[in-house]
Amino acid sequence: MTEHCGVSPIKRPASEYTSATSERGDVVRYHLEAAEIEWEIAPGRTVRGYGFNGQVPGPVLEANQGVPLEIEFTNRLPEPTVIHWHGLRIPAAMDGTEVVQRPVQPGETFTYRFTPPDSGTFWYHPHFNETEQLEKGLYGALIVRAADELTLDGEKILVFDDLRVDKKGQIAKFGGLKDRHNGREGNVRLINGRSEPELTIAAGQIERWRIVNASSARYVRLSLGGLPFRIIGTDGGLIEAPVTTEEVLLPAADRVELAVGPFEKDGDVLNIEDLPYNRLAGKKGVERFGTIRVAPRKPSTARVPERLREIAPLVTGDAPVSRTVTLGFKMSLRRGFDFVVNDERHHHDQPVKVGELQVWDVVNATMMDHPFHLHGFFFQVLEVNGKKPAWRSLEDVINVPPKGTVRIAWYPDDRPGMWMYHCHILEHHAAGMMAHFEVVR
Ligand SMILES: [Cu+2]
Repeated sequence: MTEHCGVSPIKRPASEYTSATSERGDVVRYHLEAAEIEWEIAPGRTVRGYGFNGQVPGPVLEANQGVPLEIEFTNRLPEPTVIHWHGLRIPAAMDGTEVVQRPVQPGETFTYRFTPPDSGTFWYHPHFNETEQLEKGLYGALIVRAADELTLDGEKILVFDDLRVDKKGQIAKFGGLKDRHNGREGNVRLINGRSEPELTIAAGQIERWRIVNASSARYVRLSLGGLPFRIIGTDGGLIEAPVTTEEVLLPAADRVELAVGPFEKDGDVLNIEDLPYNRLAGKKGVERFGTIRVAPRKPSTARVPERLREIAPLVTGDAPVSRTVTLGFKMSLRRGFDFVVNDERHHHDQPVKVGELQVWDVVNATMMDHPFHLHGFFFQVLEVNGKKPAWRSLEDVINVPPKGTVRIAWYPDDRPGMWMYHCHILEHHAAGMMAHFEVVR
C-alpha cells in the first residue's frame, strides 16, 4: 500500500489523442493547476502559499516506465511559471525551463507530453522565480514504476522541505544578501507539507521509502533514530546492491530510496532527524523532521534482493576530461556578489554532440558546498576529490565539496536541444550559478 495524498489520473478515451497507445497501455493523464492556497502546515496553523491542485506537496504523479504521460497544466498564479520534470530523461522541449519554452502566463494552459524511460523517484517543480515559488509550496513527487517493480511490505513517499515562518506566522520575506549568499533555510521542518508528522510502520515489516529533498538550500543528513537502514536507490533508480548505513546525506534536490525496518518493538518512537552538517553557510544542530511510531507487529513478506540491478560503467580505465566546469563566487559592484560558472553569471557553455561521451570535472572554487544538477541526463560519479565512490549509481544531483572536484561521466543520447546545469541551492542558481548548452546532432 502506498501512503500519500492520492489523486487518480484523469482517464480519457485514448481515441482523443493521436499518440495514445503504447506497449504497456494507454496514456496516463493528469491535470495540474497552480494557485494560491491556505497551506495547513500543522493542525490549525496555516500560511498563505502556493499549491498544485490545492495541496502541498502537489499530487504524487504515478507513471509507468515506457507509458506516455500527459500533464495538462493550468497556471492560476498571479505570476508566470513553468514546470520542470526533475531527473526525467525526456525531450528537451518538455524539460520545462525558460530556455525551451515561453513561461506559462497567468490563466494559460500548457500540456506536457513525454514517456518516462526510467523507473525511479523523481519530482516536479517550477523553473521560474524558484526562490519564491518553491518556498511557497510548489513541488511534488513523480514516481515511475517498472513492470517488475521491487515491492516490500509497504511504501512511503516522503517529500522533505523546510520553511521559514515569521513572527506573524506567515512565510517570511526573502532575507536579502544573507539569503542570497547562504541559501534560505527554514525554521519549520516539513514532511509532505506538514510540520514534524508522526509516521507509522508495523513492527517486523520492511518498507520502501522514497525520499525527495525539496528544500531551497538545506542539506538533510538523515538519521532514523540512529538505527541502520538500507539505501536501495538514488536519483536514477535502484543502485546495484543495498548499502547498510545509519545516515545518508541529501543535498538540496537530491533523492534516495531506502529499505526501512524491521523494527522490533511495538510502541517505540524514533526521531527522523537531520544531523549536524556544516556546508559553510551557518552551522545547525540536530533538527527533527518527524517521528516514526512502531505499530503492532504484522507478518512480513518483504525480501530485499542482494543484487538490485546492473549498471554498466560508462568509463573503464582512464578517460580524458572533455570539459571543466568551475563553480565560482565573484564580488560585484552592482549586486554585492555573484555566483558564477566559468567566471560568468548565467553562463552559455559550449555545445555537446550526441553520441560523444562526456567526462566533466566539476570544480568548486568556493568555500561552501554546491549541489550540482544536470538536466535531462543521468551521470555516473567517477571520482570525488580523486577518490572513487563506494558504489555505482545514476545521478542528476551531486554535492561538490568546498574547494573540491567531482568527476562525472554522462552520455548524450539522441535528444538534441537546449539543456542546462546549475547549483540547486535555489538562491545560488538565481544569483548566476547556472549554464545552458545545446546538445547537437
Ligand atoms: Cu550553490
